[in-house]
Amino acid sequence: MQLITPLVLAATAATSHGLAAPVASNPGATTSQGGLFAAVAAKNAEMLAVKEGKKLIKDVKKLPAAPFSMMTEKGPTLAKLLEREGCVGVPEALTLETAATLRAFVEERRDVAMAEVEAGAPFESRFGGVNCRGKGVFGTRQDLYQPVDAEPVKQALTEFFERLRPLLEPLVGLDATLHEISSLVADPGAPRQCIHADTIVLPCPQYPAASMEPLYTCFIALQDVDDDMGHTLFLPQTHTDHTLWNVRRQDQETYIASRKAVESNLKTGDVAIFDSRVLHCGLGNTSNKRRILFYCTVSAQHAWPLPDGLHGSNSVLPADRARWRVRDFLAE
Ligand SMILES: O=C(O)CCC(=O)C(=O)O
Repeated sequence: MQLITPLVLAATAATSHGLAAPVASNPGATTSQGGLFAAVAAKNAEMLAVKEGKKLIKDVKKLPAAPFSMMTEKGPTLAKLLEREGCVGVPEALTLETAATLRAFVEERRDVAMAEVEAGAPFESRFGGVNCRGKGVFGTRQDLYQPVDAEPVKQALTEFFERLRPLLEPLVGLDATLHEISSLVADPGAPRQCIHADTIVLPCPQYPAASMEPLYTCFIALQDVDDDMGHTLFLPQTHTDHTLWNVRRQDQETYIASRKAVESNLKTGDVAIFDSRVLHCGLGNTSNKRRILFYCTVSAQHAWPLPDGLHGSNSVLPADRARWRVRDFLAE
């Protein structure tokens, strides 16, 4: 996810009339960390994230999760809840076997991708930009693209869409495009992220004529996530509120502190589904275990309406970009 962080943006790019163009680069979201400026910006983002955790976010509850049987029997109702809340959990989106096979594949692919980058392949051809990634070329948190042509990835997507169809069909329809197919790997020591949204809210004052159907990102755990491995934290119902794009940092903090917060608590194969506009962040991994999430992002709208880099949900290999619809993974 090449993130656009309104919270950092508005703090650094507000104009005299109070509007920040939501297009500036995000100091917290980097690909490979080149140069002193990027390193300093990354450190500042990490400090901001710690402050958010200590001062602004209190009383974190669990992400509400619908039992699998409710998802199958009442998919349209759950879809409405997700539209309203901006995030929801569903258990058992992948079987344990599929999750284990995919995890082994991601681990292997990561080693290969790192070796290829070290041998000269462009970092951006294998990895996406990620907020608060830690030090070094690869950092401690990576966004590693996953190829659909690899059997474990195709198998996982097939199983996921078959199992979650009762929810996803009313939510985005079977013609929905897969905008992202990737994985998040957070190693021991991965820092907490700044609170961010992956895509901006449209229309907004800067783009009054633009509109986009919601993009839903599905984070699927490939192992049980213990508390110290870092859950994903969400601020529900923040996905339609775009005042944050255009206000001062102090006002952003007041807003964040006023919101309720929930965290994902996923077990192997469980999914957290969220609207890409909802404010969220990955928490720090203080354990000695690697956390891996497989993820995809789907939307009824096939193309982002603004040019060049404004779309934050674009973690996908070029070969798979705009290539897949949800129905491609379903039997009939
Ligand atoms: O690590 C996580 O749980 C969330 C990561 C995330 O939100 C991001 O990189 O955009």
